[in-house]
Amino acid sequence: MGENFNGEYNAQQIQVLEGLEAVRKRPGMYIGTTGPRGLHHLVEEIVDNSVDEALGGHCNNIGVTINEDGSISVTDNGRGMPVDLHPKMNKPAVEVIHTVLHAGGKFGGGGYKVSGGLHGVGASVVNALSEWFEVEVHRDGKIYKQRYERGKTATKLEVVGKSKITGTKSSFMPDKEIFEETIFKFETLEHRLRELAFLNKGIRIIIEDKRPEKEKKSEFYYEGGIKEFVKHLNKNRNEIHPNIVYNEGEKDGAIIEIALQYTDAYSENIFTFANNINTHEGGTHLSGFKSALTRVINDYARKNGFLKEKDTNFQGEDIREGMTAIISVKLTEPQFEGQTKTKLGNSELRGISESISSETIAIFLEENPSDAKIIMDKCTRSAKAREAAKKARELTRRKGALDGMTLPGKLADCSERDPSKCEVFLVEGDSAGGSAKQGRDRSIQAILPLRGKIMNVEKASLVKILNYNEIRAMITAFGCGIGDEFDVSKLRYHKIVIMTDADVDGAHIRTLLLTFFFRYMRPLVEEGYVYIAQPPLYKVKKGRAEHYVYSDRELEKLLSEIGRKGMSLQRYKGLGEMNPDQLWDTTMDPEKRTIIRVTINDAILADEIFTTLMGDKVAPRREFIESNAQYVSNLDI
Ligand code: 0R9
Repeated sequence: MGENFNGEYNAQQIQVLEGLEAVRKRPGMYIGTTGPRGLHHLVEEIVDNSVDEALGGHCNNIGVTINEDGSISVTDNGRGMPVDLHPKMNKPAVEVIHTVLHAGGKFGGGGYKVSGGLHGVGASVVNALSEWFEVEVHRDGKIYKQRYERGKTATKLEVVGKSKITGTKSSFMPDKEIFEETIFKFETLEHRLRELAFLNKGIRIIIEDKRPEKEKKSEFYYEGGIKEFVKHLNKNRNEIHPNIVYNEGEKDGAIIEIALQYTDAYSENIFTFANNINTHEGGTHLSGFKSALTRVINDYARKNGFLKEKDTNFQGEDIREGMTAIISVKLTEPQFEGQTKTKLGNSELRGISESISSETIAIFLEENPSDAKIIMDKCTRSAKAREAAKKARELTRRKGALDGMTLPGKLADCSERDPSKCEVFLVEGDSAGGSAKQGRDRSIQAILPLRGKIMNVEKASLVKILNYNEIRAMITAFGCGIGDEFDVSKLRYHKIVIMTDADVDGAHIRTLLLTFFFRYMRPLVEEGYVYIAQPPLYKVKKGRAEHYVYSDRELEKLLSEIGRKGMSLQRYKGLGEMNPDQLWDTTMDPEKRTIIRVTINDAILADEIFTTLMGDKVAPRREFIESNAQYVSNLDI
């Protein structure tokens, strides 16, 4: 905790809009879910308040602790929450902030409230969803303390000591009556806090786990902000030029930061943020950046002879291939639009982003001619590859393989034509494919057997990918095209179910398929069309009774119930060991099966994992596998 109060706040400025009761009744409306994501969101809400204080220039240290008892404490060295009496409520401001929904400071312009984004409901919601919540404020030379229980005031705000510093400490225990699970995962919090430190240069964020046997600590401080973020994202890729393009600019009260660097990857990875919120759906800041990039690169290429008079301009996709970029804007009145409210709508940002991006990229190219040459050569290669891919696409299209006109021979299609009722099983191997074809409900279930392992698209160009039979078969069966042309509205099955063996090879095939979907058909995953089948691991027979068992824990439980004597245990190594009826009963029957929907909670984390697992750097892959082996329960070695 740090500096002294400089009196910008007064309690009359707090807006009181509505009561808290609704939050406990419908927590999902305020924090999305009561699963792990919602649980971790509580911490984000509190940290966001500290980040707001830092963005106002009043705080540079934030601490997050998972306490021994599993509760959370967040500290900051800001001005300390206001404690003066709220005139209408006749209660201290800090109490109003915690007990009234949507009470918050009016920031009178010039402040960037990060919490104005997704949920933006702050301390009162966290309080309402906590068994207990305690706030400690260091301000005006004193220490103030107050406790709440399940959203209600439990103690009066009291002065409990003297203090030479200023700041706030909020501690809370999530309510077991509300959340499915109240155990925080250090890595989940660590990941978001690292991201916040990248996005807000100069703030030090420390996270500590004090739970017995789990003690851990990480500290994040990035002088270079998103420039270091790009370096971090590229750590498992091969960057092709040494210097990172970076600039920060301000116009009409909006701050925009841009950082980018090219790698030898085939995918483009542009991540955008508005007030620290990941704008997954893009928006005006992204479109301004993209048009500036295309224009400036083409101008430079023409001016410096990389594009001759006869050549056509590079297209946006040629220029963005292999690029890792972060665009981060901070603005006072962000408008979030789109399906998931993660698309920045402020129209003024397009022009601001375009002009600052143009200037940044143009100056970089002029000042770094050797980096510029590498970038130009990369664009030239990408443009050639695009031409080749276009020819390959046309050839495949002529064969009917991209437009769904001629379905692949090995696809056993279903008879239903309404995609929302249809499922396609991607099955490992012809023999399991045969059982699945016989066992399925042919009205709604299609089967596409995949022979062997599909290629690793992380290391291949689109031309190579399009020449690969198994991939062509999927493109045709799904009916949506691929890459930039992908159109999810044409999807022929609203459930794409990956059904592989429960062994290492099966896991590998699953990862290869997910890499392909993530890189070339991302809307499939984003919109929740991809699922993973859960075939049983064991069959236990005792007398006449047969039990299918799906995990080792379930096996232990069953054996303790039925006893080990006189039973036989069969470990299923592959789907092919099951006959059609068994496969239907255990894995495919919509009435009985369990299938897991694949979701992307965090595109940046997903990108990191795919580059680590499927990219060509071996050391980070080994490190990832070693540190994650503890979470693997079904490794067949
Ligand atoms: C540990 C978590 N930290 C916080 O939740 C936190 C909120 C907060 C704060 C102010 C300072 N530090 C804080 N930490 C603050 C804001 C203002 C004036 N003085 C102090 C202001 O915005 O004018 N507040 C967040 C909201 C409010 N204060 C209030 F204004 F609504 F009261």
